[in-house]
Amino acid sequence: MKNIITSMKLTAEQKQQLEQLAPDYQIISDGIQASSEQLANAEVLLGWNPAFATLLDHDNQLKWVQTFSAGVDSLPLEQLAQANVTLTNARGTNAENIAQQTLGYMLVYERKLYSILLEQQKHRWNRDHHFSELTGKTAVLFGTGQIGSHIARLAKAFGMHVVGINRHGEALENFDEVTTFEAGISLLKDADYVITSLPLTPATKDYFNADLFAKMGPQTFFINVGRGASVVTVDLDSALRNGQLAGAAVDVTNPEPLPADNPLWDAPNIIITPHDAGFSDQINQRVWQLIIKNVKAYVQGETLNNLVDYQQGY
Ligand code: OXD
Repeated sequence: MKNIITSMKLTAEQKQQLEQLAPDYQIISDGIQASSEQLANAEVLLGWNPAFATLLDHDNQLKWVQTFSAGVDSLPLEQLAQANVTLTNARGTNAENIAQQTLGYMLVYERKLYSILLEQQKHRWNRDHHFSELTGKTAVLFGTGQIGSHIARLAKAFGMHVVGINRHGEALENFDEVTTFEAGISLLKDADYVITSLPLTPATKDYFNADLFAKMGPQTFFINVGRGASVVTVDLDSALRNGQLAGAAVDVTNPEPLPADNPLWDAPNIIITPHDAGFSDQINQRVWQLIIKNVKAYVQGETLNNLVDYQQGY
């Protein structure tokens, strides 16, 4: 019998739901524990784990992998593409919380909440801060996918001017303007915020480097909620230390976890969060809805949601 293997441990109810949707398959939960024979018979993997990669080195039945993350950069994409495995990701399921965390960084920065919390710990009533606000400020967003457009929607609600940068430069809901990478560079010097939610692909690796930081203004606050390796860490550190940037917030770093002795921890005006923007108490529910929708489509031979284009890498 063919298998559907899930990387997560299913509840009895979830297992039953999958069994009803896919009666011709054996559902194997907690796939890290699966035997090599079970893995060899896996036609579908719901959730990717690096341990599954060995399956591709042997005879296998694999036809479809659904990730629980939006990014697919940690998967063996070349091997999967060569084996004609359909790949779908979980884009959209964490866009709301990542966007909220992004706005969180921006509000902490404008409203001086970080300094004030430090004062609070010392029981100090100090109103002597340069308070500012998001209203009327410009955000340039690299990436206009699910995360980018959620950030854009929230930024618009705070009265910001929102520019999106993508490969096509076509108009999109929630953005005041959308432009291409080439044309967008000239906008960076006036940007109050430059925010990237770009996936990691050969084209975005090390994209945010000294040259690009030099094109931003001293008022620019840089935010990375995409992938750490799209930023050259030492270049970000230098740009903060030499005043080329006003500040930065990064949820993702290169390397990850960021070693305790990495200088970036102590760069001026930086907020570092441990790749947790994607976490939320509502995620499991949203990912489960996607799994159900896609398993249903798969057994009925319909097109799956959230297909990944191997050429683009997202
Ligand atoms: C993701 C992430 O890829 O949270 O989903 O980083």
